[in-house]
Amino acid sequence: MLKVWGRITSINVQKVLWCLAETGTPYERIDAGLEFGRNTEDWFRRMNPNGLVPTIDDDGFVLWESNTIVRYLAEKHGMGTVCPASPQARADADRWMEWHSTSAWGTSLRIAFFNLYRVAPEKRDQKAVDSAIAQSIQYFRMLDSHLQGRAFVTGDAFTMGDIPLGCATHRFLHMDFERPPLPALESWYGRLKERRATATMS
Ligand SMILES: N[C@@H](CCC(=O)N[C@@H](CS)C(=O)NCC(=O)O)C(=O)O
Repeated sequence: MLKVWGRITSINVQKVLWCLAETGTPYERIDAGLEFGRNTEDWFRRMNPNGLVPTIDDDGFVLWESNTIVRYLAEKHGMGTVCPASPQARADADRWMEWHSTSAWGTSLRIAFFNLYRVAPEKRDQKAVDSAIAQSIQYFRMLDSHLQGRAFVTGDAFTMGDIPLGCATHRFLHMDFERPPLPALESWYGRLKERRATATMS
């Protein structure tokens, strides 16, 4: 059976679990990372030299990098649904997956989350938090305007393009700071939460 290494509190693990749930793929998850350890051990680093989660083993095929795993699983188990069949529609979904990860958005959300939830309050860099939140909000505003008049990021149907942005939005909306109103983003997030598969997001 497909094995997924990673703690459920990791945003990158959440992407993979969501994709597996969307495609109805059975899997076994093994806790790894932070308090669970395992990811720093030699046998784990032989699978993933970065020592990071998620890492999967699909019948001997080992893969890491969450977006790549989502694409692989979507192609294998959700072709024509989670993974759009036409090259153009697939590239469209892909673009939304990459946008969050490779722009300053991913970094700013990570800085804000890390400082607010993984660092002791007395060690927190509040200036870095404030600037990361401000930068992150600019990107959420862009996504909010894109979503006006659309059910999902690529149009009428849910695709893998919604997964990384949906996980980031889930985190953003649950972080403790003031946010501007983002009505289209919030309606889209409501539609995502109606999907049973999003129960995998903690
Ligand atoms: N680019 C990688 C990043 C993976 C990553 O940074 N994973 C974090 C959790 S979100 C991790 O393993 N941190 C170490 C730990 O949890 O011990 C991906 O998208 O999979």
